[in-house]
Amino acid sequence: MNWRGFAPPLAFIPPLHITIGMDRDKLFKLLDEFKIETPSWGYADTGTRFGKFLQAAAASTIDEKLADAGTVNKFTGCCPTVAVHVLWDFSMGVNATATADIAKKNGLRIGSINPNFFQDQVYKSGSVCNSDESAQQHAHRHMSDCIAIAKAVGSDILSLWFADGCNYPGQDDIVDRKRRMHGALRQWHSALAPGMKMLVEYKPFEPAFYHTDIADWGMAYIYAKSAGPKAKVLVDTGHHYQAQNIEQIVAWLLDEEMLGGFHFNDRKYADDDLTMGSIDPYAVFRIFHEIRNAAETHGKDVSQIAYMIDQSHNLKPKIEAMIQTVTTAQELYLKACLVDRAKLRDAQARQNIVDAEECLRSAFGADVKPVLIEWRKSRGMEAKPMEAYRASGYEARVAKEREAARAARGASSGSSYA
Ligand SMILES: [Mn+2]
Repeated sequence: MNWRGFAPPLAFIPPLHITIGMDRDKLFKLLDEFKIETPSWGYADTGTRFGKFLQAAAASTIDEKLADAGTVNKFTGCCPTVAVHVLWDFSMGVNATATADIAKKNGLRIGSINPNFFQDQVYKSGSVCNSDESAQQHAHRHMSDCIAIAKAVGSDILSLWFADGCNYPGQDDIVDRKRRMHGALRQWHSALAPGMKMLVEYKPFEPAFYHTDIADWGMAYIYAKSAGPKAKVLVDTGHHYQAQNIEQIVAWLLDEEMLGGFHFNDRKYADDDLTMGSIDPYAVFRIFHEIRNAAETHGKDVSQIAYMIDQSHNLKPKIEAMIQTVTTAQELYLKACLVDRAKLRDAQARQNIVDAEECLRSAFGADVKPVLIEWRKSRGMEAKPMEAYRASGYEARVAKEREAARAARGASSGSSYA
C-alpha cells in the first residue's frame, strides 16, 4: 500500500477544532460570507493579440454565459453574481431586465457593470482623457447607458477600467488628461443611484506604453477620493509591476477605507491573466491575511469588498478553470482565516521575527481541504466541485448544443476582447 491509498479509520480522525485550532462555526460562517463574482467574458472564446483558440463548449451569447456561470455557482456555492461587459453582453436598446431574468433563472444576479471605453474607433487617443471632445461625449453617452443598465438589472457596482494613455512622450499633456479624468469621474459619481458604488481600476501599462492615465493605486486613490464617497479603488492583482508588494497596498487601502474590490488573476511577467494562485499562492494568502488582519486586529468593516475574477482562460476549459480558481481562492482565504492573531500580536510585541513569521507560514501550510469538504457537505453541496462537475457531463452536452447553434447562426465564435 502506498501513502495515497492510506486512510486512517474514521474513529482516529481528530475533530476539526483540534486539527485547525479554530472554531468550526466561525470558519463556516467566514466561508458562507466569502462570495466571488465570475466574469461573463471568462466563459467566452478569448485569446491574445496573436490568435484565439476556439473551444466547442465556449459561450457565445449572454444566455450561454449565464448558464455557465450558474453551473459554476451550483458546484461551488459561492459565485452568486456575474460581472458583465456592456458592449459584449448587452445590445443597446434591448431590455436589460430580460437579462436579469435569465440570470435569475440560472440562480444568479447581475453583478458589476463594466463599461467598454476602449474598443470604438473614436477612442484611438483615449476616452474621457482624449482632447477630442467628441470622444469624451461618446464615453459620457456610454456611461449613461451603463448607469441605466445597472439600475435596470439591480446592480450596485460600476467597475471602471480605462485604456486611456499615451504611447509616446509629448503625445498629449499629462496634466490636462488628469483633469479631464477628474471631471468625468465627478460627473458620473453624481449620477449614481443611491446605494451604487463606483470602482476605479488602475494598470501601469498596456495598451498605452508610455503613460497610462490611471497607472497605479495612488492615482486611482486620488481620483476616487475626489469623485466622492461612493468611489473606491479596485485592485487587479495582475496590474502591478514585478515585485510590487500588493498586500501592502491592500493594507493601506483598507486602513484608509478606500478598498472597493479585487480582480483576481495571477501573473508571471505582466498582465498575463493566469489562474489565481497558479504562480504565487503565498502572495494571494498574504493579501487575504491583510484583509482578515484589518477586520480582526484593526476593527475594519471588510464585508463590502467585492471579490471578482478577471481572467482569460484561453487554453484551459473555461468552466473547469473557473471552478479551479474559486476553490483555490476559498482554500487561500481559509488559510488566512487560520492565522493565530493573538499569537502574532504577541510575537510582534516581543519583536520575535521568527515566531511572527511562523504564524503566517503555519497557517499557509495547513491542509484546509477537509474543512472545505465538511463545509460543502453541511451546506448540501457536492464535496468536490471539480469531480462533481466533470461527472455531470455538462461540458460535452453544451459543446454539442453550441456547435449546432453556431452553425445555425453561421458564426464561428463569440464575443471577445482579442
Ligand atoms: Mn481587471
